[in-house]
Amino acid sequence: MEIIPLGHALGAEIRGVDIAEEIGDNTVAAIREAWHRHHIIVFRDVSWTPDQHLAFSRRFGALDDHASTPHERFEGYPELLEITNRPKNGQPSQSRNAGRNWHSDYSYTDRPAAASMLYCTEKPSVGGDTMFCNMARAYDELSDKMKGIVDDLESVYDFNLVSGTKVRDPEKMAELLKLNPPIAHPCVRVHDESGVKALYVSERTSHFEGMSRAESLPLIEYLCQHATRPQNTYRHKWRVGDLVCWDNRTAMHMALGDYDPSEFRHMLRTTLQGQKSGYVVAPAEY
Ligand SMILES: O=C(O)CCC(=O)C(=O)O
Repeated sequence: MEIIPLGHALGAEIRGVDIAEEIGDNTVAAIREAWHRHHIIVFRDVSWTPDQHLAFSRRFGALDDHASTPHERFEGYPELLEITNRPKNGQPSQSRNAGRNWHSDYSYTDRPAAASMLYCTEKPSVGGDTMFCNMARAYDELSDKMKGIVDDLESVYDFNLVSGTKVRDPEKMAELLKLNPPIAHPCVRVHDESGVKALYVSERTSHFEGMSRAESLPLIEYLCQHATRPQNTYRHKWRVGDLVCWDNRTAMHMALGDYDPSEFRHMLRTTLQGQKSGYVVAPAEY
């Protein structure tokens, strides 16, 4: 197995493993170790079925059945999320603008995703890239004083701030808001496997618990800007057959939408369940 760094801040490509086939425990451990070190790992030229995607993903943990976003499930496979601008059943796809702001998956739920594995089956001729940033490094690079401040905060996540909500149909949006009320999580989390501390705040954070939105916003904006500085990012330019796996505990990501919407983009994602976290709170006053 070969591990080739793709970015200084995060990202590595793994070569020399056929992940469509069953892999042994030693290989799983080596991949996991590289994943912890690089936060984002990429496998190229993967050609597999949905069942093989599920089987590989399960080697790294229990899979989420996407009950928090049921309209984006891939038909017949609740553990696969379909992210596409291809119309579905004659209707515009609900996921066509998914992920268009910086976020960590399922932060608006009581079981934020541990990791996600996104597989590209179709891409536009140019663009459709995804950006990633390193939240462990973002935390490390704060001053001790600022670390002390954020260590004490809880970030509230509000489904209203999820990108793409404006294009969802209003009935589905009402259902999603009911399924996902605002929830507070620690603003700094400790990775349950590697022990690494990482910042947990995003463009989907409405406020810090116990503070108003007006009080919180300057700090939310500062922390997001700090975390997403170009030198702390990796930009993935997709090829059909890429599997990109990100660790939601130490990285954020954003789908850029930098492509011609008349061309199709189609992705399938598994989501590794994270630990239970957080508690439901009142929404921010906007
Ligand atoms: O489509 C992409 O590039 C990323 C989608 C996304 O944000 C997600 O799966 O959480």
